[in-house]
Amino acid sequence: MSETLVRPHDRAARFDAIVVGAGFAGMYMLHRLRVSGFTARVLEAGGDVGGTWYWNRYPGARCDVESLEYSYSFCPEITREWSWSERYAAQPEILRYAGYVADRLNLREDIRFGTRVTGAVYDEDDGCWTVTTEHGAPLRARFLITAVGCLSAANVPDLPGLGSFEGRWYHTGRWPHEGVDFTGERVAVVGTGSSGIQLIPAVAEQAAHVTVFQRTPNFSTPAVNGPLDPARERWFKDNRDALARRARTSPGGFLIEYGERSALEVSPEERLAEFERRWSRGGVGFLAAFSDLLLSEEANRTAADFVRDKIRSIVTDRATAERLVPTGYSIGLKRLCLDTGYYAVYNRPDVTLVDLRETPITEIVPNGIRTAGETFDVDAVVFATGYDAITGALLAMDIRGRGGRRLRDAWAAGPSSYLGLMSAGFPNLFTITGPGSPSVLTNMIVSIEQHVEWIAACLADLERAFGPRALIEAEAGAEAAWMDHVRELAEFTLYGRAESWYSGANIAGKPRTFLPYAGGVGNYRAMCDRVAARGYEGFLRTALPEGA
Ligand code: N01
Repeated sequence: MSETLVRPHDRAARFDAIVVGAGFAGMYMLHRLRVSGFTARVLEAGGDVGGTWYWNRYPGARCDVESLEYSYSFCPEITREWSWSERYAAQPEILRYAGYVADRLNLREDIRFGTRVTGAVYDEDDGCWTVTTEHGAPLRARFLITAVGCLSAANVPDLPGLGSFEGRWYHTGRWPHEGVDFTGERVAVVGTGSSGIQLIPAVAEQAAHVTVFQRTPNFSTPAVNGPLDPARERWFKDNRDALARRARTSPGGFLIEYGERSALEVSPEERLAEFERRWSRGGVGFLAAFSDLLLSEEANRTAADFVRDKIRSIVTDRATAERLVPTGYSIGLKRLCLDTGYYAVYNRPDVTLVDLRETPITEIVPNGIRTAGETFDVDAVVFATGYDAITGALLAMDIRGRGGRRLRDAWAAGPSSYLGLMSAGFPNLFTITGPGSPSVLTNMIVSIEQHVEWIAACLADLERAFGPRALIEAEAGAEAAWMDHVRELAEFTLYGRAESWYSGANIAGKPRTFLPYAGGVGNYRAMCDRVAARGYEGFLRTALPEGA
């Protein structure tokens, strides 16, 4: 057994580190903390590990990154022992994987489940965080590390009359664990992002009728899912380390071909052939067909028009097809969806599309949904309406740093973070995949591993240099410069024009700012490594004075 598989340390009432969340980030963070000899406790609101895969149990939920790549790379035993059944695993299998990793590394012993963190206060006298939860006594730790996920604070629209609805309603991100049987029912689905696009074909298989309420049509390309090719699995496992290195230094953290030519420098025939090749292969590589699809509107239009034509060729009813065709924004500025039979589902007689741009929802009534046009009687409503992304789960906790300053106030005009890792005024608080880091624009596992490994090394270096009373904090100037850089990159790319959860546009009153870092995971990693090599440039590192 490799040295990466270690026994847990003795547990203490006061910890070196508290980690919030036991998804893929929190699990790996716990493991790395133990390997470095730190005592740690993970606090998790759910009943088990898995994070987003614990909550998102809706029909059709599956990962849209290939499972081989959506796996930890740090542990050779885990790579060797685990086998995926499909190219893109469904939610139950991903949750089993999370459980298997937790067993293999004995993680659950240091995780307290059913424990939602409500707040954390930094004590300047002893350099500790006091963490409060919905249940039980507060816990204390020198380091507080959030691993709360970028898409975990569910957004249920505040529709008038929802309380009067006599049927059942659900949000995709809070799906009942016992499952939901829609057999023979009339089901409304509100929302056509990744979750809705995965869910609608699966619910259509069960329900008597599905009515889809679409506000903005989305671009989606086929996943081309299927059983995992054993030869590919063997090749992947045999080359895991080299492939992980390739992913880590790539723009998106995906093992795809990144096209190096402009979409505008090739002939229309060549461009079409390349789009066609990627469309039929499936997966996240479509937008990487050419180097400038997210840099130039003209180049982007070639890809968008290709998908628009595909939608028209799949959906037989002309009016429905036109309603499904996204217009007025560039492909990729809302996250590109991957689907299995999404557009074709509208060829079924038992699936109806309602365009909310023509007839908005006016209210929920006891029997269903009323729009400006008509009332739809339904037995159940599914809200596939997304999340208060990236900052929602962080700001749901009442976090107070130096001088009692609330993170909510510090971020009132939008989040501010150095490298997406730390914020000035909040010492010893790290945010895994926080705002201003590549996170959601990348393969999340790759970004999670990079952050966890960087934080673990940072803590070990800090302790070596400053001892057990060490403090680290982002410098305000470095943080401001980083946020300027994040904004410049968004403006340099088309992302600066995004009207989506990427920029907070889906949540009323949320400050508009492009939240992730758009410079690519490889460049970002190099910058983080450079910062560390230069003695944690841009961070203040010190030790709390003795007797303080
Ligand atoms: O949420 P979304 P999601 N009335 O915000 C509509 C990840 N994910 O849960 O565009 C009517 O994308 C809203 O309309 P509009 C992935 O990163 C990954 O689908 O705001 N409609 C939109 O159509 C993804 O991007 C997987 O006009 C309302 C939809 O609801 C992210 O999670 C699977 C409305 C919300 O789309 C979020 O996806 C699933 C209202 N009041 C999700 N409010 C994987 O496979 C919102 N909408 C890994």
